[in-house]
Amino acid sequence: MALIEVKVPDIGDFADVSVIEVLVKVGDTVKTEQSLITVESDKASMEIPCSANGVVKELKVKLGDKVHEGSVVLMLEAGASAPAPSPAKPASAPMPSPTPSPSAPLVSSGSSLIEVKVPDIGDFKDVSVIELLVKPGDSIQIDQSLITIESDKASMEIPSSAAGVLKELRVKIGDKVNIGDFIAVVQGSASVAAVPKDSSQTNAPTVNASSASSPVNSGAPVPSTPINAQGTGAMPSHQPGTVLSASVSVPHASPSVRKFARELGIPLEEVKGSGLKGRITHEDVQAFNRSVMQGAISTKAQQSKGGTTGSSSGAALGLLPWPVVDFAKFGPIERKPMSRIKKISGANLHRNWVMIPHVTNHDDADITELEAFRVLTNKENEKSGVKVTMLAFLIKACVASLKKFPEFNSSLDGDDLVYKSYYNIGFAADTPNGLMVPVIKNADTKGVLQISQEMGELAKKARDGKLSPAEMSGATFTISSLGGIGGRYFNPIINAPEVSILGVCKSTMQPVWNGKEFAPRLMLPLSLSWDHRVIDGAAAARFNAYLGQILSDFRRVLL
Ligand code: CAO
Repeated sequence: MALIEVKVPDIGDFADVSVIEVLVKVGDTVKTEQSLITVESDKASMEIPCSANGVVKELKVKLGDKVHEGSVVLMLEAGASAPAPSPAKPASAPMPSPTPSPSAPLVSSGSSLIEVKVPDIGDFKDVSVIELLVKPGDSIQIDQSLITIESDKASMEIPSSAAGVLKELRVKIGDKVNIGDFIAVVQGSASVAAVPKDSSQTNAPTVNASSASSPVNSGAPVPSTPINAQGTGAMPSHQPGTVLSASVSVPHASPSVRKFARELGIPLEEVKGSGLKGRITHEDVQAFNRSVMQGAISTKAQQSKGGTTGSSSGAALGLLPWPVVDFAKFGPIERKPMSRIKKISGANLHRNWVMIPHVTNHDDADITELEAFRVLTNKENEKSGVKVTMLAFLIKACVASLKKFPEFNSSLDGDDLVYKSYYNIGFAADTPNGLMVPVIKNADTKGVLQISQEMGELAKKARDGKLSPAEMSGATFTISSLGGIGGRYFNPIINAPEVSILGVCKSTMQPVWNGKEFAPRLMLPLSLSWDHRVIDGAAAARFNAYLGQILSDFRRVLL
């Protein structure tokens, strides 16, 4: 079967337009007229249809590529039902160009009032006005877009043929326009209508034989690739049944709105349009962006990486959709928005949980002597106002363990491990607004008393919502202590890009066998979560064992 190149047909004055959507993939069976890709200039977007029936063997373009007339879009294995190559059929009109119509007449010569007309837009007939881009009183330039019009498969902005002040817009949203319709009155000085153009600048229908596709490895006559099957060129007409579902889901938005959304990184398909027939406006994109920035909503991509669970569809992970339940059906409910901190930390926790292969080792450390020393220290330092809690000792003990096992103080960066020679220890703080993680910087250079004092200050700031971003950044390892509250063990979630975290629960007196008898010992439950991409189970067990040794005899910190 013949392998043919499907090329971009005559698209009028468009040169180097961007591919913004690829609507088919290798292996797809496609039909003549079926849209293959969407291309977009700064003023118009259009779908490029297939010139034959067949199976897509190879895609020659990808998102972001620039194409022009004659660019090969894909290689097609022409099917049995594919039309035989026929001599190039003249297209009656090229793809409409946004170039202003040279025929836009002056209302009256000598007057500065200029009537702007819809230029040659190829075979567009009765095309809907979907957006007004200017209003009376606006100063406008030649070529500035005035309105957007849209058919089933393409939208384009109609530019002004005159510069000046817009006196009147003669169309409104929903109106149907055709070539030559007056759309605006401009009071101004310059009009391209007054400037004679050569034929290459006009939008007059042209026949462009060079747009033809040619069968590969064949000197046979080449089939024409008109923009649509009727050979009428211009705007591809809507052929029922030939539109891919992919193109059906393409949101309605003008090229400039699409460009705006792309610049902001906004997924247009998630924006609800408030315009005519659900069309997405500039304002819709802005409002969506604002809501994302404020954390009021998250995009599907954010959700898949760690958005708030309640609103995540789960589809991006190939999971079942999140259950939608009418809770009020079962009893009274109250709905409250989550705090900003909860939303932000939730998204981070979700990402970390999904992206890091966590393993948690549980162990117990004998802190009997350390606790006695802590109580004594607090008694001796009563007047200083600084209270030492077990967490300050843990920070110091962890620094010693991190020094002995440096991979626990590292981060993954691509295929590299970044080992840090500084020891900044984050500690989870429970606040009325949610979880925060202040950081004790350079904990290796500080004593337990200083760490206790800093921890007290940072914890207070966290509760008062006064922590600065600098006070929450740069951690190399984190401790999450629930010791003041209770519990036995838990699985703390690693705080990326760190590779491990220590969870601590409440110490309890336990009967511990000392070789001769069971003796009462104060045992501290430790839960060390580690990133299995970086750390092995044996190293984690050694880390915990070493940490336990230090906590049971703190003099080891000095070694
Ligand atoms: N075992 C037994 N008692 C402990 C203990 C432990 N492991 N850790 C602390 N305690 C005791 C303290 O000694 C103190 O007792 P006294 O009042 O009798 O002296 C009491 O519990 C309260 O301690 P604390 O919690 O105020 O102090 P801290 O230094 O241990 O912790 C801070 C400070 C900010 C970490 C803590 O207040 C906090 O917010 N913890 C919650 C962290 C959290 O939410 N983690 C979960 C993250 S995952 O969602």
